[in-house]
Amino acid sequence: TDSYHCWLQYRKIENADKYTNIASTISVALQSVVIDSAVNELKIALKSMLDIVPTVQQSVEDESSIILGTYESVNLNNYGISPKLFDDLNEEGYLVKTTDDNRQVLLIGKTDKGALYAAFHFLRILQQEESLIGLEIRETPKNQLRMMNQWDNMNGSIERGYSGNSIFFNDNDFTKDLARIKDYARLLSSVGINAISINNVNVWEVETKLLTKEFLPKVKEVATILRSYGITTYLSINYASPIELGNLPTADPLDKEVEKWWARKAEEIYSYIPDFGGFVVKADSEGRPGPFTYGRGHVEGANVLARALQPFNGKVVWRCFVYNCLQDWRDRKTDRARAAYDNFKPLDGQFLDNVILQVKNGPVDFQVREPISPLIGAMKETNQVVEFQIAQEYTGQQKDVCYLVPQWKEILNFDTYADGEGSTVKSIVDGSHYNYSHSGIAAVSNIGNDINWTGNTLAQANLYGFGRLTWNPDLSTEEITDEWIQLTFGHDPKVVEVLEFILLQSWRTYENYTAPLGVGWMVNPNHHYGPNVDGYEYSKWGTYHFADCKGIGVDRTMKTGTGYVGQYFGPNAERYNSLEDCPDELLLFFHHVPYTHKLHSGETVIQHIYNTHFQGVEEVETFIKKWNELEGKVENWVFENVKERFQLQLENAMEWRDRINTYFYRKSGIADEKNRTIY
Ligand code: BDP
Repeated sequence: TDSYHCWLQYRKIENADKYTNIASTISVALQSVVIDSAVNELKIALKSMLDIVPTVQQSVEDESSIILGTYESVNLNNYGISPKLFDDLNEEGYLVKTTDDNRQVLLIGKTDKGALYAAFHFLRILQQEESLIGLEIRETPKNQLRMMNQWDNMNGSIERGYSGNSIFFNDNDFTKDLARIKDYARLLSSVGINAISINNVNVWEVETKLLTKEFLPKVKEVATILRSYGITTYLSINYASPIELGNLPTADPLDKEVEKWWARKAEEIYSYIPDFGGFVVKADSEGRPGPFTYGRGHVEGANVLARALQPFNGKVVWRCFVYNCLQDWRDRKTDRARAAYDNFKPLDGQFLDNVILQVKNGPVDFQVREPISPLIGAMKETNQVVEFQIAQEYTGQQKDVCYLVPQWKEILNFDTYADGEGSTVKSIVDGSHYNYSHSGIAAVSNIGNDINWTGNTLAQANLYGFGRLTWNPDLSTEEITDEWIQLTFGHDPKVVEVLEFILLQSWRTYENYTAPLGVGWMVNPNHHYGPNVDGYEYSKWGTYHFADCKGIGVDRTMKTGTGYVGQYFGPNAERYNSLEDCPDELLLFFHHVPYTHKLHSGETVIQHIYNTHFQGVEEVETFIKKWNELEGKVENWVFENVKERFQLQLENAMEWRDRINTYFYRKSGIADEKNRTIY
């Protein structure tokens, strides 16, 4: 199926005349593995889109049509370009420019990585059938770290994987299918991803051994492939490695032997992979080991690793997903939402410079609707990365369509007021606001070895959109969506219209039929798909809705609640604390209200619940109707794949509607104003 190639299908271009001259020759101004990848990609794409096999020459001659190189290797003066154009581009930046006579196109990077990105950009232009006349594009990525976190286990399974097994591992070893890893690297690189951690943040016994000579040669092999696409390899590590691998009696970060062990380990890793990125660490979280065991904190915990990696320029990506997962549900005062901030905010300024804190976008856990984590922006002197989840753990698990780019845009544009007006999440994580030395955006991957990578083919759009946003958070949702549709499905106006409609509505729709007004959860414990009204209500995990016969919602206000709102800054704290001003969609995250409470929309909470749940199902029915109109207009395999998934989504939505509506009808005793059937 074509959908294996996702947005790199390089579909045949019908009116190709305007491109054929320019694509006949590729002149390469320097040699490197990354440049080889660019040449390779150009060759694949030009053959496939234009049926041209370009001549590749290892020098730049006047007649050449595509000129590929760096600003230092190409004599820019020959083309009337000043190298100064590159002054304000960082090492991954590039220029795509046609010459004045429009007979040549320059794909010039600041470094070879930039040249590769330029090639991908150029190919996007061709596939979107845009004009090359007078083209001049200068780009530089806004975020430094643009990272993918695989949650892959070496037995081949994937934590929260919804599209088959791992493409990296099976049978407690690396897979032999390196070609697939290369294809993944192409996909990631084409949207600007430049870093990846290849194993699950929960590091079990086998994965702990990734740091040993048994597996390091294989990590090296994978890193070599990824490197040729400008992608740096990281590993998730087990904090107890000094015990499990080093036979030390302790992993106490302040123990001299432990410190030495990490230093030697780092040296060993870098002897295999000189540009190894560093460690991703989930410590003292959900049962994983960490410095707490030894009476130490996150600072000591992270810094010992940072010191070991520092001589090699390596980084420690330390996750802030730390909370008490064994809390007592009877203790209403323990608010899980407070945990990341309470744990980390007091530590600002104490981490070494090659430590980056990775903060989930919301305070709880990737719900369809959550406020933005108040920790983001709250640490002026500590590098931060925001973490998204492309894998749709809580948003339909790649059975249901849920296009998350609109959610990520909202998060990135959110003003934290942490340092006065204009302290937006995007300006925090791109490093500009506090001048962080390292920062960026990371996300949990949604791919597996399913033939189309993502289970539901439409979930490819989330992977695409994530990458594009990490490169430039200012791209609009519509721009990204249209790019993805055209690259993947072509230009048929009907196809474009239907896909735009479905994708742009899908997040709202998912929210409509699941847990209402920001209260979250109400999912089946463990696997997290489908409704379970009280599934987590009386458990230790700290994710409650507090529904009773009088009302629903979590009081997180200052006076009567958990005080969580106090972690926000200025107007945000006020807005969320106020029952009148709190935005409807987050009302139940911050307030406990009677079912008759009136929303800004004019509806009562209970009527809103009924309305949105009926509406959610109707919207899925509309998606299905519209999708069915595309039969014959999209590849049959894809048509059937999405159609099947929509059937599952419809069943899911109906189940949510019926359980949620019934639950709240029974709790509240208030009938639906519109007298619809509530089971
Ligand atoms: C939760 C997942 C769990 C992950 C955890 C994490 O349910 O499987 O291990 O996040 O981020 O969302 O570490």
